[in-house]
Formats: sequence, structure tokens, C-alpha cells
Amino acid sequence: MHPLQTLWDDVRELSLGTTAEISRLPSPPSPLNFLRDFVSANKPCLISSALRHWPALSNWSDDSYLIRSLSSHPSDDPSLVSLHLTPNGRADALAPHPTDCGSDSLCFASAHVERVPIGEALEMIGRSGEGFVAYAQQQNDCLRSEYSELAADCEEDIPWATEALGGCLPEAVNLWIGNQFSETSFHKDHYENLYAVVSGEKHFVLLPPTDVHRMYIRSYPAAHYSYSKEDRKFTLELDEPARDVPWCSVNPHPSLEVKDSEVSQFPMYFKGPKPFEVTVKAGEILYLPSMWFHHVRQSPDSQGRTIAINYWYDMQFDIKYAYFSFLQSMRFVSMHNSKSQNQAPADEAGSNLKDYLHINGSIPNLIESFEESEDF
Ligand SMILES: O=C(O)CCC(=O)C(=O)O
Repeated sequence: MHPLQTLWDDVRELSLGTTAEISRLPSPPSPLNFLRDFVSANKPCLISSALRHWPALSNWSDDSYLIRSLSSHPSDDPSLVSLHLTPNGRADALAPHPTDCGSDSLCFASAHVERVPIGEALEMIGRSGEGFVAYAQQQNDCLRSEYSELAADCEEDIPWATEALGGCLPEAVNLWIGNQFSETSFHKDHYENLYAVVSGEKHFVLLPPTDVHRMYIRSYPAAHYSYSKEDRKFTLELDEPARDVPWCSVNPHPSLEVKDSEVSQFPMYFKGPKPFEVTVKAGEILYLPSMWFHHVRQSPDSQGRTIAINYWYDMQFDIKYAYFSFLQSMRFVSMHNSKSQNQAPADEAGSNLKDYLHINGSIPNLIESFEESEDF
């Protein structure tokens, strides 16, 4: 067996479990248990009955409450919230390259972002699917800035997590308001994430940092959508100056038409150990450990909406971080000249599993190269 496959199996057998399930706790853990069993082990868990006391759980299903609260800004201007618009609900995700139309090259596409009053944002989210998809979110501590008038309806931190993580308040607290049309592509963050769902459900697919090679991280040219309200049209343009973004190539939910081709392009993902899957319901918190890869979809509540808050705490840049970074910096270059687009040769992290993993009987000749890889 290839050493990488041994690693994937070992972490499951020794720590994470061999099913696609993560640990479930019926109520919040003590800080000590949380630190010992989950943070130190870099292991996710789902905590039920975690937000019972939050007024947000009842208040935020009422649009007029949200609009009233966010219009009572101390200045005369109503506060504006960041609304991310895309043609298909996939922001910060791979999309067909805007100019290289003849091939199947891809780019990394960011959303068109507008700052609008909350009433308009809610209306646009409700109309998602009519030629655009709207997702109210901004990963810049937006609960404590754009939505500060709502902050009293939840907690400024998750107390048992704050204590376990060293006593400092979260670095950022972000609010996400969307529905089933928006999804978040596979990526990882350098934060300990306490992800609290207020309404609707979030569906996570998770992979541990040890499985980094299964994500086929490659460099893609950065691009951004612009949306014209008059024409109701999106255009996708490459960023200027040009820059590349290293991003995960795998979509865990390919449509039936492309499934076979995705499986053959990304066999280490589709044929390796099952990823962990968890649905987080209103009132629950997911502990998503630092450096874990996550892909997120959502289902709305009866009002047609999904609302969540993530608390990003500083992670420890400790020995685990050093090991994970080292692992990510290992690039495997096949001797066979596998054809792969958008990719520097050193990035050919197993576009063809047979080239270097023991799946079909033998491990052919390999060159293993250790190269600096960009953070993402
Ligand atoms: O809820 C989402 O759409 C994405 C959440 C996420 O990526 C995060 O909390 O890091």
C-alpha cells in the first residue's frame, strides 16, 4: 500500500473512526473535555442543544424584526450588508475560464459583491434562482460590524470554547444568510471554527488535513463576476493584475453527466476512504477543526432561508500545523506525462491515481518531489 493510503487509513483507525460519521455530543462539553478530546486531537464534533438560550433562534425568522433592527443605526443611514451575487450560487469556486473557451480550462471565480440594505438583501435571496443567486455573507467579522445591531441576539463567543482555546475572544464572527441555491466549495481555514446554525440546515463534507492530496490543489487564474442589474447579466473577467489562486479541484457532488469524468480525474478523492458528512441543524454547533477541508451546502427553513454564524478562533501554530504543512508541501510528480490543465508540472498531485497509488496492483515508477507550495 502507498504510504499516503496508509496515512489516510491510520488516522481513521487510530483517531477519527472508520465510518463517515463524526462524534455527537448531546450538550456542550466542559472546556477541559473539549480541549482534550477534540481540539488537541484535531477532531470534529457536533454539539446539540448548544444555542437554547439565543433569542436569534426565534427572532431571526421574522424579516420585519431583521429589517427593523438593522435600520435603527445610530447614524441616519440604514446599515448596509454585503450581498454576494453569482449566476449559479458558486462563489470562490472553479468556473469555466472566460477567455480560454476552446478548452476545458477553469478559473477561480469570486462573486460580485454589493452593499445593500437588509430588506433588499432578503428580497434578493428569496428571488435566487431567477438568473442570479444571492448570499449575504462577508468573512470579515461582519456580525460585529455590518450586523452589530443583531449581535445581542446571540453570544459574542462560545464560552466553553473560548476557555478551552486559551481565553481570547474569537478573531472574527461571521453571519451567513442564504438558501439552497448557494454552496461553498472545498477549502480550509487557519482557524478553529465553531459553526452555529440558527435556522435551516447546513450540510458539510469534511476531510482531515492528512488527506490533502485527495483535494488535487492546483493553481487557477483569479477572476471575478460583475453583475449588471439593467441587463440582468453576469460577466466573468480575469483579475488585473493577473494572479493565481491555489484551490481544491474536487466537487464532491458532481452531476450525473460529469460524474464519470470527475471520478477518473480525481480518483484519490472518489476512490479513497469516505469523507465525513454531517448535517448541522438549527440549535446545533459544529466544531470544525483548523485546517480541515470543508464543502458546504444548505437547506432552508420554512421561511426559505438558512442562517448561520461562525466563530473563528485563532489556531495554535503548533507541531500539528508543522506536520500538516510539511505534508501539503510534498508534491508527487508522475513519470507518466499525464495531461492536466491549469497546472504547473510540479502541481500534478496525482491527476492519475494509477500513476502513483497502489490501486490497480502496482506502483509504477515515481518521482517524489518536495517543493514549496503556496498557502491557500
Ligand atoms: O456556510 C458556508 O457557506 C461556508 C462556511 C465556511 O466555509 C466556514 O465557516 O469556514
